[in-house]
This record gives sequence, structure tokens and C-alpha cells, in this order.
Amino acid sequence: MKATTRLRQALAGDAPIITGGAHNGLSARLVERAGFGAVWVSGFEVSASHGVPDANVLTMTDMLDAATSITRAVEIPAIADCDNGYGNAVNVMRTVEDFERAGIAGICIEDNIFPKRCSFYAGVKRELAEVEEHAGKVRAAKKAQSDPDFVVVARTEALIAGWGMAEALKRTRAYADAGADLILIHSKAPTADEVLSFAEAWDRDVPLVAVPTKYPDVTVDALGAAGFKIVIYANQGLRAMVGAAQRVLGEIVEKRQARCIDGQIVPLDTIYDLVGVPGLKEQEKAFLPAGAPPVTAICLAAGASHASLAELTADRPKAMLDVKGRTILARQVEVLNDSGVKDIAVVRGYRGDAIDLPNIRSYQNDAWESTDEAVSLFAAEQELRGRSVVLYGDVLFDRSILEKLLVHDADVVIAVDRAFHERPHGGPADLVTFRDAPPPPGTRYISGGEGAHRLAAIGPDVAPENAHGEWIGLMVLSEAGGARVREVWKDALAREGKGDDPGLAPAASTDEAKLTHLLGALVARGVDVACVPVYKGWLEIDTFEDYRRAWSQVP
Ligand code: SPV
Ligand code: MG
Repeated sequence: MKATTRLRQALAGDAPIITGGAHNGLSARLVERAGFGAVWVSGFEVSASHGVPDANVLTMTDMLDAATSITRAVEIPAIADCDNGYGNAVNVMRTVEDFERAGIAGICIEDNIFPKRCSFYAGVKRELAEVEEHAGKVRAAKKAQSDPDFVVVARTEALIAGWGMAEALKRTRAYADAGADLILIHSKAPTADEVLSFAEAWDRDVPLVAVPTKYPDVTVDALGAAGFKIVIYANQGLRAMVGAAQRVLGEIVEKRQARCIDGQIVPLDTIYDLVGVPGLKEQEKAFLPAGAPPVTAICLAAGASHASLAELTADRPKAMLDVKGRTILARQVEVLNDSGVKDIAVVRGYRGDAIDLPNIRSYQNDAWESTDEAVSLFAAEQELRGRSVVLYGDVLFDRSILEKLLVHDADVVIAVDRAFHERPHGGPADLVTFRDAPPPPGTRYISGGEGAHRLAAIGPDVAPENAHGEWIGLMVLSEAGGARVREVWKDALAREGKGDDPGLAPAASTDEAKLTHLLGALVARGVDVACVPVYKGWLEIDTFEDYRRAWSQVP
């Protein structure tokens, strides 16, 4: 239904329409949410919002802009304060056309001369237009409207100017006779007596409008009983905002931080809601290309280091070791970011407080001394909901390796180095055998040309002579893959809880479980773990010897 028709319907009801002043879309939304029946595009508020007095300093188009943002923001009908119509009757006609097009349900024009002065400014020049001139504007406005439901409110400033009740009545009768739909009788008296006496004397069949700014004691119902059909609370919202902002801003400057004003300001979510962020999300979902689903990286950096690195890692975990000016973790983050993985979580444990990279989420494995990788991974369980990259905190790898895994569509994908024979090994290696016969050792895979193999067995127990490669400590899980891993873990915990073997052999308990044990358990359940073959291009920093090698090999 059109705003004009809604306003007409509300006017046909018994109760007065409680109307709230606004100056933009947000303030209008506050008016609407508070339960007002209509919004008043207030010249006073719009002027104030520009930091200028309410004195025709702004132009008609400034007011039209504000009115447009208001009608776009709310469902309730808007009545625009059009001052004196921004000129003579000719200007009024153009004003009506423009405001009608902006979806305004009605305008109000007052009998101030141009340029006007706000009704409440003391000590300023106050002159009123001739009665005939203003009646002419009312006739022009009614003639210019194209929608028969559009409302023209005629306002007299006779009582404001101190010209008396007789003058106010003379003027408003003329405006009613010129076709005004409502009469606004404005008063700056401290009680409602003046407007109530006016209403008492009012002898036209045209309803009245009140603006109880200076006489706030009167109730909407009392005004309604006296014949007022619209009651405008013209600027209380703005004054509330100014009061709150003055308090809060002053306190921030005084205390030099913002914590002190917690509780005095609304949470950001309140603003998100007011400006329609939930709708924005819906629109994005409905109309933007889905693109690749976001990927979260989970870096396991909880464990302590090998004895040979004890001195270097006395105050930090291995992931925070510096390799030629950047830490291992910073280098990992860079490779992840370069491959489009921006969402990164780190599981901390040993010296976790030393992990201080910006833009990463942190989880804590407090039991890092007595538990292993699987417990660390599940400290960040909530990150396993979508697609994820799981990596050890002590490996450096080429971006091309990660990208090979990311383009793969299997639910569980691991990177397996086929050149493992050539790699110097400090500690035990996670060797891998494939279920299917691989090409002969030394085969160089060409990126994109090879399929993945399927995992048969993984871990340091795989005999080198049976191994087809070495897992580099990097895996990618789809949403379903993550769900399977969680399922394995949940079952293991449940079994263990009942005193049974957790099913993560060779780990005897969930505390001892490594990622290789989770992978083995997936295979045992018939899950295909895709092994993407790679040829070197990575480093594991386990021992001091590895660390020294990293310094010589990393660019
Ligand atoms: C306005 O809100 O701009 C009005 C009402 O005209 S008042 O300021 O009370 O005069
Ligand atoms: Mg005004």
C-alpha cells in the first residue's frame, strides 16, 4: 500500500498518530522501531545534522535528500517539514512534486517568510507572510499533488510570533478554506493550555496537529481528546543522541581509552541490525557467485622441541623459530595467504604466549606435555566444520604443494614426498605406502598430470623398503572429510571412556594419538585418503641439524 494511503487510513482512525522526528535513514528507523506511527522529516533535525541553524540555510534539495533516505528506510508514512515551501507558491508546487516522487506521504508548510527562523530561537527577526500569500501556497500545493491521498498540512506561527489567538484563528481558517488537510498550531508556551484553547475555538472540520516540544507534560491522549490528529515529537531523538554522544566522547578523551564507556554504548550488533546486515547476507547468498568455499588452516604448534633445539626454544615454541628473518609460522602464514587461505588458527601449548602473530585465532592445548597431535587438533575442533588445511607447526613447504592439495576434490588429501629416499632424516619419518602400485621410484610427476594414490599405511612403523613416500605433515580436509575425522575421534573417546581400545592403533590411548593414527583409523573405516605425490619442496625442522639446513636452503 502507498505511504499516502497508509497515512490517510491512520488519520481515519480514532487515535492520534504519534509521530517522531528524524533527519536520516537511521534516525527514522529508530523512530519506526520505537513504535511511532509516522515519521516527521524535521527541518530542525536535518539542519542540525548538517551543523547549521534551522533558518532556510539548507536548500529544498538538501531536505529532499534527507526525506528520500528516510522514505527508503522505513515503512511508516513520512511527513516532511517543508518550512515555508522554499519560496512563493510557484516554489511550493515544485516542492510538492518532488516530495511526492520521493515517497513522502504529506508535507507541512508554515507561514514564516523566506528565509525562516526556527520557532524557538529567541532574539531573532521574526516575520510572518501575509495570510493571502500563505493561503495561496496551500492552494498551489493542493493543485500540484498528483496523488489524491497526499496530505498538505498548513501551519501557523501566529502564536510563536506573539500575534495572538485571534490572528492564529484568522490565519488557520483561511488555510483550511484554501484546502489544507490538517492545521498545525504551533506554540512555545510552557503548557498545552494555549493549543488546547485554540482547539476549543477551532470551528472547521479540519483536524489539528500539535508539536509538544515546549509543553512536554501534555499526553498524546489529552491532545487526541481535544481534536489533535497528529502529535509530533519533533526532535527528542536527536537531543537524546547528542546527550549520549557528548557524555561518551568526553569520557573517551578524558580516560584516553574506550573501555570506560562499555555499557553506555550499544553493541555493534545493534547497528548491524538497524542497517540491515542480515538482509545483506541473504542477498549475498542469493545473488553473488558462490566461488570457492573458504578454507581454514589449523596449525599444530603445541609440542615442545627436540633436545637439540632446547636452547633455541627456551622461550618460544618451534613455530616461532626465526629462519632468516621470519619465523616458521610467519612463513607458513605467508604461503597459506598466497594460496588464498586467509583464515588461520593455531593450536598453542608449550610457550604458547610467544605466538603473537596478528590475524590468527588461537586455541590452547593446556595438556601439551602429556598429550599428542590429535588432542591438539581437537582443541580447535570447531575449525573442522568447513574445508580445512591441517599442518604441523614445524614444516616449511612450497606454495605449489599446498595448491596441488587444494585443487584436489577428495575428502581427505595428504601430500606425500616421493623423493623421500633423498631426504636427510633427523628423526623418525612418517612413511607411506599406497594401496595401488605406484610408478617406479624416481618418477617425476608433472603437476596436474598425475592422479593421487590411495593411502594404505602411514607412520614411522612403515618399513622404508615398503614405503612409496613420506607424508610431509600437510593435509586438506573437505567438510565431509572433517566430519569423518571428528567421527573417528568421537568414537575413540567413547570407546576409551568404556575402557576399550580407542581404535587408533598403534596409539594405545587418545592422549598418545598422532595425526598419522587418525589417518590410519580413517583407512581402517574404508575412507579413501588421497595421497598427492610431490617431489621435494619442503623442510621439516625437527632437530638442530634440520634447523641449520633450513637456514642454508630457505631463500
Ligand atoms: C521541526 O522539527 O523542524 C519543526 C518543529 O518545525 S519545531 O522545531 O518544533 O518548530
Ligand atoms: Mg521546522
